[in-house]
Amino acid sequence: MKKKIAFITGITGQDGSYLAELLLKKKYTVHGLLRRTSILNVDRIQDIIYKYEKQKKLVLHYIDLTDTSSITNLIIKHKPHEFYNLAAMSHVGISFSTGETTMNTNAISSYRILESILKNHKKCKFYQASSSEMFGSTPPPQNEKSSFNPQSPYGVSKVSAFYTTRYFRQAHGLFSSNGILFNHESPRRGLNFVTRKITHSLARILVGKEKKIYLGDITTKRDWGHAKDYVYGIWLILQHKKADDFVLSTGKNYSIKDFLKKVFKILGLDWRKFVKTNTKNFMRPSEVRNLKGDSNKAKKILKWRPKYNLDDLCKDMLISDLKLYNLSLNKAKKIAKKLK
Ligand code: NAP
Ligand code: G4F
Repeated sequence: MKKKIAFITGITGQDGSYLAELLLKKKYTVHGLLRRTSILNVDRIQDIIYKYEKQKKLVLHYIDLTDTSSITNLIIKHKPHEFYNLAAMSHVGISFSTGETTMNTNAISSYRILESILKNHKKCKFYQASSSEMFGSTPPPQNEKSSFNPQSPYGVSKVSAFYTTRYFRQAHGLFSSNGILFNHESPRRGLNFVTRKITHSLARILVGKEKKIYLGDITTKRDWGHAKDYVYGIWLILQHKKADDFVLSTGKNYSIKDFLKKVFKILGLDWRKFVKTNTKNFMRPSEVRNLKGDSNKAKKILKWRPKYNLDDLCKDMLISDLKLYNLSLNKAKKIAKKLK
């Protein structure tokens, strides 16, 4: 059988890097679509570049989500079987001050790509990285039937991309699916998302590079899973016999405070000694207070189930950040005793 070709936008990001690894293991040829940055930003995919780029199993191309022809030309040339649209301005807090770019990058780009697929390569399956942030103030549990009440420019942009994806499916018969993913984290999470900020800053506190962690509102609740589980779900969504929309979540939620407690407890520390909350810079004009997903549809139809729980995730992230500062868990525990 001919090898499958997959396009991934956002390959340099958390999910893009894990998804690329998964697809390469499954013998796909992966085309990673990345934007030009002033410093080469391929840390998360450096290992697979070494392993697969020379054999042309991984091919990288410069594009920008706001530049239609940069993507269209590649679709015409390589005729991908599957297109995973993961690239986005993905930070909710920052979207309040960069609303226009957020809409352009996250909403209009999905339209650009889908229109290009329709005109040039109708057989290509398309995945849109939709988000639980779209539910906004809708009370939990949230599933595919819940209404959207976005509370940020990011949320609004993702609702637009969600309906764009549905529109191309319903009106033009494209195989275009949405994954509505609840928060998922990993050692590869960006440093300015709350979970990674906590595990990374704690490692820096232990080596004396930071004294306190400054956070915003820690009473909000999130349904956190591990990115490795979620990219497998993303792949399953495009392998399903028909295009559809699926929620991926763990079904359990915790506050940011709970996350702090869990992470600090691994080292026997009391988080309250090291954290300042309600810091103005990290407060948002409007908050999504309570996300808890119901992913029964994905469980039933795709047989998808997350393997990691929150304790596994906290440990994985903390151990990885300790390593960045040459600390083993045992060594970190010894230092922590002196900080008590
Ligand atoms: P991430 O780590 O922030 O990665 C975002 C990716 O998008 C990066 O590769 C980034 O490139 C790229 N990008 C941003 N603007 C671009 C542009 N103008 N042109 C080309 N590429 C651009 O995000 P993630 O956590 O992997 O999330 C992947 C997708 O899932 C995003 O669409 C996100 O909104 C969505 N999502 C994430 C979660 C979650 O909890 N992680 C939940 C639901 C939905 P650079 O590396 O150059 O910045
Ligand atoms: O880690 P966060 O920035 O993630 P948020 O806003 O839930 O967005 C993430 O998940 C979405 C899925 O629901 C994705 F679509 C999106 O791309 C992204 O991956 O913030 C989580 C919570 C918020 O309530 C925030 O206000 O933590 C609160 N928080 C408190 N202090 C903080 C901080 N968030 C950040 N980033 N930094 C803080 O200092």
